[in-house]
Amino acid sequence: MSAGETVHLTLDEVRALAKAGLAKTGLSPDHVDAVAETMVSGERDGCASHGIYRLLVAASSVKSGVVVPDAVPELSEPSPALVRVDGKGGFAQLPFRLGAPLLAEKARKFGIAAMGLNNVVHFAALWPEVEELTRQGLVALAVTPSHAWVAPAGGTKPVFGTNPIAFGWPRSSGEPFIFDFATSAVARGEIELHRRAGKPVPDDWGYNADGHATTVAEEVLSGAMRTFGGHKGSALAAMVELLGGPLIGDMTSLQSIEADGGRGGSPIGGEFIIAIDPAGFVGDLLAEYMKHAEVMFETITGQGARLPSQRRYEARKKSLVQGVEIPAALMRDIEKLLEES
Ligand code: NDP
Ligand code: PYC
Repeated sequence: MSAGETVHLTLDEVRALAKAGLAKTGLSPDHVDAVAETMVSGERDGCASHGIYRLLVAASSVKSGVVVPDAVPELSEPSPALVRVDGKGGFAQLPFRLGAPLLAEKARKFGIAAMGLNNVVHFAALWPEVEELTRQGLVALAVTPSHAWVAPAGGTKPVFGTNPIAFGWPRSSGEPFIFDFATSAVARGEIELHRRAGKPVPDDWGYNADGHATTVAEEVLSGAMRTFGGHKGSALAAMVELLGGPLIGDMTSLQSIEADGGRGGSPIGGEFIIAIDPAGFVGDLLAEYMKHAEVMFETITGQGARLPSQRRYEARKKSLVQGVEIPAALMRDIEKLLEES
């Protein structure tokens, strides 16, 4: 089988595979449902590193005992504008589902509200969550630390997670403006996909264990990844650690990898989400100020540049009709997972 061979799937088939694979791991049905949807969203929007490939990652996290498969998340309100969901060691998707409606309600009531998800296992992209809030007319920001895999600018030893930042802005016309990126040079999932495909990585993605730049994916995975944008990405990665860790009473990426104890599971810890009602500051003038935002977007696209998420929305349009292609080798690994007793 050549590395380039693919298998065609409809999105319903992706969903069925994800659900069957997750159920096989022993996850409770409500977790299966919530987790499968993020994998479908990833494939649907052309985000292979966080699509159905994550089934293998999630299954391995459950098998290694990192995830509590039947965790029942618990919702609380530490103060009027704050929501907390204790995930009790389960995957993060169900706690988000539980807390998001109250977060949105509080944002509308107070103008701004924040939610901390605690004690969750996180392997997913953040944009589906931000998009859900943004589609309700809210501005949203989400961050989560991960495992200490990334060296600070100027160093070569891991301290930060790949620490994504996702931001969403609702638009009166067209799809919401959303970006979501790791503060590492690339997401770790991307390096894992290179390793699976036997492909070298660019020499500015990370260091080997001796602190030297390398193009060997395995060496970066066992050495240290780099932040994007030098000291700027490094400072943003530190911000994500602080907001998604100590601020909400949860772990930093250093603590998360220590808690993993070599099991190789997905990151354990917290996620921090802010939701803002854009009418808060400007009230009746909202429509007018939204127009200024639209002028900015049009000035970006008008010169041939694209908006973040544009590629995703285009991929979505196509995959909803045509389905998706996944690597044949990945399909084989998923089938193996489904055949395991
Ligand atoms: P990418 O580099 O693939 O994309 C980053 C963002 O930039 C996207 O919003 C993308 O929009 C946008 N973008 C890319 N190219 C352009 C361009 N030319 N012009 C304008 N916008 C552009 O992201 P990463 O690899 O850093 O991260 C991938 C995913 O991994 C994220 O969804 C993140 O949440 C997830 N992740 C999760 C972690 C976790 O701990 N849970 C840890 C790290 C990452 P578009 O999608 O339309 O291309
Ligand atoms: O791709 O860096 C990553 C990642 C870490 C946790 C989930 N995704």
